[in-house]
Amino acid sequence: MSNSRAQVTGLPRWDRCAVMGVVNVTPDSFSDGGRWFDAESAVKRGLDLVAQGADLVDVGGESTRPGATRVDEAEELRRVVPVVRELAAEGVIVSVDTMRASVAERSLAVGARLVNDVSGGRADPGMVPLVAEATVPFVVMHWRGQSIDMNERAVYADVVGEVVDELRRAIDAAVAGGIDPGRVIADPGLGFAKRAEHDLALVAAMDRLLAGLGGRPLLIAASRKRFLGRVLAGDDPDAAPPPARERDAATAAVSALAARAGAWAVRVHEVRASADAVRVARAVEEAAVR
Ligand code: PMM
Repeated sequence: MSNSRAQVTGLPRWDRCAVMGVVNVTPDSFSDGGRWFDAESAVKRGLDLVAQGADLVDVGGESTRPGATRVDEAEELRRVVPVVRELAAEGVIVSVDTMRASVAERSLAVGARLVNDVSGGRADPGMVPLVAEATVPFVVMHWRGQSIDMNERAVYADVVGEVVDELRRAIDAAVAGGIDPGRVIADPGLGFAKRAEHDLALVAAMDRLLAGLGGRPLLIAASRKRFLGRVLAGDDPDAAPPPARERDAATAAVSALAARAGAWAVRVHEVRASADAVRVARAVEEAAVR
């Protein structure tokens, strides 16, 4: 598995599933909103995540939790750019999590190395041309529309088949727009226009996702999401799920599964457990080929 793990042009070659740590510079993200809202604590958080084993750090300034309304552009720039600049200056590989070409452009100018767009280039027509011109890696996530009403679009007859088809179309559009196919990373978008059973079906089918996407690098972002809360709440439908911050062990379990399935990276809020998980998965892979 390790030898066949897809790599991304323009990024280091990790010999295992990489770990992307998350810093949300937002007051309202479901998982860590408000915790790193000023630039100084966001930078410190990013550096802590690297110390805990993150290979790269994803910086975002807009919450995409279900029902969220959009932040305005000036505010998103204000939140994100100083944090990207400072982390990049410290030598961190920074990814910018944005749907806006302007935010991506300013972030790349101050040292971001890749663009993570949850809309896969569909929210802003300027995004694909910008990323093509910048020749940087681009995360294309499965997306059916803005967060405000995405839960209404969580309707599937065959979630794995539909996510593969829709992701392939978004990737084809990005490549047709000039983005180097070797720089495209695919992401099934867990929790985006998906119910818990859809997310679980996608996690169960990571090998099918990889095959359906032609072995392209796959990013899995399960961290603290609702479907894990549902699993941890147990069989009683009325039981309250544990809060987002109590879902890190469950997140690490998915990280181990993703690494073992051959994912390129996992995107997580709490890095240490997932860094351990991907290293264990790597050791298991090595043991299996002996
Ligand atoms: N999920 C969130 C934000 N950004 N980016 C990618 N590529 N994939 C995701 O699933 C994803 C994302 C949701 O919010 P969070 O930052 O609190 O996890």
